[in-house]
Amino acid sequence: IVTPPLVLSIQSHVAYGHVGNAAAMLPLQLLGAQPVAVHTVQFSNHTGYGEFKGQVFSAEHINDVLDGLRARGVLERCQAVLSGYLGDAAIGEVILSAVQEIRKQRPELVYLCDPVMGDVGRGVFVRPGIPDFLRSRALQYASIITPNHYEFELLHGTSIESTQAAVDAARELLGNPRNPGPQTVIITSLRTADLPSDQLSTLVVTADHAWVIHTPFIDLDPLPNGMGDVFSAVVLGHVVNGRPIEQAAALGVSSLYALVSRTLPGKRDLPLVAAQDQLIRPSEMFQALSLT
Ligand code: PXL
Repeated sequence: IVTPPLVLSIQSHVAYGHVGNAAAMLPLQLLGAQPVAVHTVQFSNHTGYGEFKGQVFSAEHINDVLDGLRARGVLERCQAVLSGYLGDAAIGEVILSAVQEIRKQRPELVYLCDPVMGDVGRGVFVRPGIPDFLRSRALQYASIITPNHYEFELLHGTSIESTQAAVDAARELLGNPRNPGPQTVIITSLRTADLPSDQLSTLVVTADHAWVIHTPFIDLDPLPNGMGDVFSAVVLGHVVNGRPIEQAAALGVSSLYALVSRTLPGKRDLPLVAAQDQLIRPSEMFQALSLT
């Protein structure tokens, strides 16, 4: 019996449906990791339904739960941290403190920060202060960030009109010897004029390489929420299993394509349980193509 790698996942929880931790736990578990799930909010359902009940937790509450994990020695055993929907910028600071604390013991800690802010159709759907926190605070501690096209434009502060512009802009956000920052930027749902309009692309950018993964565009209206949350969890699951980042991303894209293509029209949540086999071994594999 091997001990599964612990992944501290700090994001929203919904009672019904699959966003935040309610989207991330199953993929992490199926990929052999053990999520340590701390919830930033508890809502009845995701905010895309229009109406929901529940609360955003306080930064003190999150701190308190982390204290309990610290007392058990769990915090320092985490090999990776995953963050997503923050609820409030103050919760973000608690996450960054935990990342710094774990890194003192484990410099190799992987922190995947999904800068959840919004998307093209809905605009920004998080509290004021969160975009600024992600840009000016979180970026410097992240190992991997996974913005969608819309979130990437918010982070970088420009509008991205071509694949090459996206690669160049992503490299500006990467860490270098003078400025701390992520080693990898993964931009999802990229749609620019140079890409075929019947395709959706995911761009993986590191200092030395860039890859693109194309899938057919699935025209669903409404789109289910939680796609980014499942994608980030699948990618991180493969990364903690030792996969190179472009393979982890290609597996994430392929799993998501399979889940979205199995979503019944009108559904606002992904069929995570029904199509769980696709989280482990997607039936159709889309490859990462090298751009450099
Ligand atoms: O998928 C992002 C997300 C996460 N958490 C909550 C949400 C959403 C998007 O709607 O409502 C609670």
